[in-house]
Amino acid sequence: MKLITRIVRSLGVVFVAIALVAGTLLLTAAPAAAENYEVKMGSDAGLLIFDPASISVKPGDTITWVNNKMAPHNVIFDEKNSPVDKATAGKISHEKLTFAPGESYSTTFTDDMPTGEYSYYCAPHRGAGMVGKVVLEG
Ligand SMILES: [Cu+2]
Repeated sequence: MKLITRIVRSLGVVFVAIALVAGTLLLTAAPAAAENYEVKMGSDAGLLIFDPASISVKPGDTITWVNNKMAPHNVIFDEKNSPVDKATAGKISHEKLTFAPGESYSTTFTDDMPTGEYSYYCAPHRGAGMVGKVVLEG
């Protein structure tokens, strides 16, 4: 009887060990979580730029543009320099001007969107060179 109890107990330990190893493997095999990237509108030093000006993302990732300095700013995707038509460029753009520091808006790049370089600009400061780029990788 004691022997059986001992066997059952050690089997229990083995099952727990197997469950732990399997659980760890499952977690490791899970696809990478979607990332959220932040782009400052207006640099900390007060320059009329997007910081960083170029950013690479994967499908599912989100970019959040945060008003920083030298407002107002907005984010207009330029269909002439992007792999999408005007309608889609409009959908991922944020025309509304941000005035207050910390105001933000986000775009998620989905897996039904074509890969490539998406160019955008800030309408009030395009002439000053406030342009940015999103590289959507496959
Ligand atoms: Cu601007």
